[in-house]
Amino acid sequence: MSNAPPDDDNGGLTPDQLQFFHKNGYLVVPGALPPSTVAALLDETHRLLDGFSLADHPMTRFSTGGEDGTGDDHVGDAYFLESGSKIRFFFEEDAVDASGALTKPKHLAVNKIGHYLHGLSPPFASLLKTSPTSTSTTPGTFIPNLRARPASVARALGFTDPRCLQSMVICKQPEIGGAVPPHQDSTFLYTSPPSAVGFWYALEDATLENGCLSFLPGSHRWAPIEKRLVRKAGMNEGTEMVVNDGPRFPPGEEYGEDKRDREGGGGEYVPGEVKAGSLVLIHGNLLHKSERNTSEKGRIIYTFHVIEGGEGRVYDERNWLQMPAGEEFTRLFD
Ligand SMILES: O=C(O)CCC(=O)C(=O)O
Repeated sequence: MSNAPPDDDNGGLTPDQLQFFHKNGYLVVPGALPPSTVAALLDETHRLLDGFSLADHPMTRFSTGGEDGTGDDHVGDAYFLESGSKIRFFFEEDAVDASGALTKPKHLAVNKIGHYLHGLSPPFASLLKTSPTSTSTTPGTFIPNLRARPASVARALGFTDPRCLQSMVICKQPEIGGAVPPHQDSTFLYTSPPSAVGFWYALEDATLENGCLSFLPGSHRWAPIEKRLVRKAGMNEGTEMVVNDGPRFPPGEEYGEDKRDREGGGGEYVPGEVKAGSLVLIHGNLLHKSERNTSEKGRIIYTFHVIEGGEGRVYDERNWLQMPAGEEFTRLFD
């Protein structure tokens, strides 16, 4: 069966949900994954966390670029730069001591697993490939029962050739879960013009206590993509933030003046506490963040990002995330 939804498929997004997304730049879809799928994805997460080896690990931590996310201290070693086509494990900043040793058991030290789960892990891969009529799990061929099919959601959001370019599990571990500073996803996943949308699934309840997301509603309408994360010259020589000299908003929408330097900074962040199984859609220009997790409860989520692969969008070779020569980003439509 084709994975491309028909033109009239709204993907389970109601007109009200679409309107909310366009107005606010994010949308919570409760119950997008049923409990059986959440359980299967958590099982796979724990299998990966228990199974990876420390023997040949470079002890790469995940650093996010200072208080506003656009500083230069982003992770950028070869282990990270090659992760677009691999499953790799990045530690919480506070899980590694000055001598490079872990301060926690490894399964409680990992901040992030990425960035090719959607290609190499069958349970995560199957989220992208579920046909509209899939309803059950067949032994050996894991098929999640999705209530909001990613391909259909992408169609509803206006994508003509959506491509998944990265996926990650973010663990936000108990006691040491790192904060994610305010940022816009198109800074890290830039197309010209911008097109990224984040699909973020809670696999455990995300609360104020354990570091849920929060959003600056409407900021996708006035916050331009001013910088881009790119590879330094050469393939494996780190990353840097540079001024974005390309388009700073997606085409075809109305945009207001940047409010960040105004009094009030464009408004208040709104917390997004959600139950396990919820999907959160995030516009690539939307300012969003999450706080540290100092609680006893972890907060495991799965997220992937989609860009437009169709006519008129360019994903250039300066972007930090690249597939090996000859391979392309995963299509959501067959
Ligand atoms: O899950 C989080 O805490 C942050 C995720 C996020 O901001 C993103 O994926 O863009």
